[in-house]
Amino acid sequence: MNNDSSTHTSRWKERRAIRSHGLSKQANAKNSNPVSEAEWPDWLPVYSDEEAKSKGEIGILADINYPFYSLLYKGSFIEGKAERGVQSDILKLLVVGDMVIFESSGEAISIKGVLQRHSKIARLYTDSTKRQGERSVEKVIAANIDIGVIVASTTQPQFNLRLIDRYMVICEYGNVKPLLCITKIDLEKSPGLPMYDGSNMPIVEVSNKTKEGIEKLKELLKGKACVFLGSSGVGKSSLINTMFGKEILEVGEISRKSGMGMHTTSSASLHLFKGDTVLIDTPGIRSLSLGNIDENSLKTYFHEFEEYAPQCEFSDCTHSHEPKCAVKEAVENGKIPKWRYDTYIRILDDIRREKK
Ligand SMILES: Nc1nc2c(ncn2[C@@H]2O[C@H](COP(=O)(O)OP(=O)(O)OP(=O)(O)O)[C@@H](O)[C@H]2O)c(=O)[nH]1
Ligand SMILES: [Mg+2]
Ligand SMILES: [Zn+2]
Repeated sequence: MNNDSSTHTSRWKERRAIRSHGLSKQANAKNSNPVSEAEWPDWLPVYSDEEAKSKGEIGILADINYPFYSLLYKGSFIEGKAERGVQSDILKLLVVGDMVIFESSGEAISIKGVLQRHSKIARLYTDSTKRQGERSVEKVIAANIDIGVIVASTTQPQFNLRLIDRYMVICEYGNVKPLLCITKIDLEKSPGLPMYDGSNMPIVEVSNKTKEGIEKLKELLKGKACVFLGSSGVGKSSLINTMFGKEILEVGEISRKSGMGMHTTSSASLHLFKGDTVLIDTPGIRSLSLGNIDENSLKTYFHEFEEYAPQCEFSDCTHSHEPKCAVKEAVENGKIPKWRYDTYIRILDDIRREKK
């Protein structure tokens, strides 16, 4: 046990080395589809915050490289290995950020249960093999997050408003507050973002080269559990390195040919910053799978519509071109924020275009 995050990192680097030899990469894939907590099996003990206090020590899952994992416990990182059987079955259901009850005997630790998630970041997609109304499926990436730092670069890779829209939906869905961080302002000026006026989403413009804006970012994230989200190459790992003031995460090149990132980070990892702030790095999502959502599922992620949708003339109203739409009316009357409705329409148009 130690509380030096750089030692934790060097171990993490060792694991990456193992991973790159292929052996554990394969094992890791087995853990690639943790189910939503709605599908957690009966045999997994799940506790409320209150119940958990009397059940044992509580640690936060900091990284998973199946069957290895580490827990953040009282400011230190503890390494664990899930033995075959129940331990391994439990680990496969969990993600970085999950709070677990654990017991230790000698060197070995075992996970006894998990705390209910109060928020999450999940990829959303539609499972067309399921029945209408039950097709929205989620794949959880990280749990118990306060702030989703949506990272977008001004250039290399190209600035992409559509992705920001989608990450905002993901944050909203998982009860996570979004914060927009525009990187690489040393290379190109940040674009104006009037479409998010009224959203209350903080926007920070930074450069990992000149360090401009980094102090402001630190202030906004202080004391919170934060996850960095965004395409490969936008500078998620770089931001964590800049905040720490040293290289704790591997940073990748941008492909000269495509101007895109090279998917340098391959799994989520949690880092403790200044004792009170949790920073979680994630791999750039290849194609943000909101694109795999059908029109009917998309609207279910906009909770503001729920109250009005039953009054639409058509029961399958998509709240776009249909007459007598109660949702559109609510937008006009200021009952649903216009910027949210506009985001919905942009994504809906995208889905329709992708289908063609
Ligand atoms: N000029 C400039 N380059 C940056 C900035 N931030 C990151 N980079 C560069 O962008 C490249 C990609 O950065 P990473 O931090 O690896 O990006 P990532 O988002 O973690 O990418 P994945 O791990 O692949 O998802 C590296 O070459 C960084 O040096 C910035 O603010 N300005
Ligand atoms: Mg990275
Ligand atoms: Zn409608």
